[in-house]
Amino acid sequence: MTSIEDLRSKVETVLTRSRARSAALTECVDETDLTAQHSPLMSPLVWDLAHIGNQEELWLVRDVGGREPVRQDIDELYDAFKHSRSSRRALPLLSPDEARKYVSTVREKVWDVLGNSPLDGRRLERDGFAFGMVAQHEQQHDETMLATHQLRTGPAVLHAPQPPRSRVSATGEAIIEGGEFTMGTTLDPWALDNERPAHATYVPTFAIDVAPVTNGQYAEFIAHDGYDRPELWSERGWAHRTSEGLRAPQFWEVDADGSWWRRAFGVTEPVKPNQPVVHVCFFEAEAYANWAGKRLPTEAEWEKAARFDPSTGSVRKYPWGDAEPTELHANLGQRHLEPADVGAYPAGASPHGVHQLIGDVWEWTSSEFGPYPGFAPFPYAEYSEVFLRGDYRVLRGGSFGTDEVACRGTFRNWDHPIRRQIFAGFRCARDV
Ligand code: AVJ
Ligand code: FE
Repeated sequence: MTSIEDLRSKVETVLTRSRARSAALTECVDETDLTAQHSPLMSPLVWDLAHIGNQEELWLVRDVGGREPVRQDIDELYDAFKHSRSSRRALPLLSPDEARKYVSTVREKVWDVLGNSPLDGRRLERDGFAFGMVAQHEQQHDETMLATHQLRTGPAVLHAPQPPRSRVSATGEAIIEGGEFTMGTTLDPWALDNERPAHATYVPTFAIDVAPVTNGQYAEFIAHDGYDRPELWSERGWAHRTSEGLRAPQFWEVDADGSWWRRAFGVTEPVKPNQPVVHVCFFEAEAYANWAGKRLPTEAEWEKAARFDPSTGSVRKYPWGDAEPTELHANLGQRHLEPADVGAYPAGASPHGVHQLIGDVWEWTSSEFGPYPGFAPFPYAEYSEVFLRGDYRVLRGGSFGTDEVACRGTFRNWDHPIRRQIFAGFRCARDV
């Protein structure tokens, strides 16, 4: 970022893009759909929309801008810690039209705040951090709303072109020599608190698959009785597999001939064998890895594979370098509504030749979500700190539903190990 004017225009670009996406996700369904509870795991879409506006009001209008509140009376309704997702529908929420009007009123004030902020000074404003954080927050909720769309029943309302087909073969493993690398970041201006600070991390030599596990490979695991062999599962994983009756990834169905079909955004079609598997929980990923004689990577291994350049000994923002992602690097931003075949993004490969670390599917790692040495909550404990050391596993790399503003080699996502409505798959690793 070269100047304040460039930074201001970058903020405008990312905020405008996130709002166009929020609008697209909430304009294609009617009022009944917007206020419905499509799953106990998800909020009504109209709650996400007004929550996006309320967080933007809190951080940018009130805090950065020092302006009068727009709607202080609704703060409690849209506080994610006050009401569980399944109880939000029963609250006296803003109607869809009121929510649209509210988010646009807030946004008008934000443009004014942006025009008047020097984007330096205190840490919240420096480098436009608060604006970047709010754009990331909106995009994260957009991805959550996309997951709600996937859970909703009825005809398709979202449409997108098919992702690219495989351009090169992407099979086998890469060996990453043991040694230290710099994990996390101190300097990336829009990195969130849990990605900080940069710290030297020693990672012993390991092997990592050059591509995520595909549907075809996962179907082999099913065909080899993977779901019926307790020895492949952790104790907790087996208990979950049994109590929930898991037999296949979420949204998969088998027909009379034994072929797999999957429902995605209102369309049922044959499972595509070369796409990364998606909608599996951590326990399923772990069982597959055991069946393959491998294991899941730790998050340090994943990040070293994604960022470390052995020719210079330094780290990159993305596997391909520091350049912002384009449609040739990675399947991001809801440009497509499904993962692309493995080998579809050779331009996005890492120096070690590892493909599709960014985009397509979030990748489960074996690591629990913990603080880096020197972690300091910023700007609020509720973003990460309250989740650290909870029952969460780290996911890395972003999915086809993740916007680039909320995706980079250091970005850490987390969820409960039983969750599979998120766009999550995995790749395997092993000791060498
Ligand atoms: C980082 C995706 C786990 O959705 O719970 C949204 C992001 N934090 N609003 C979530 C978030 C506050 C968070 N994840
Ligand atoms: Fe939120």
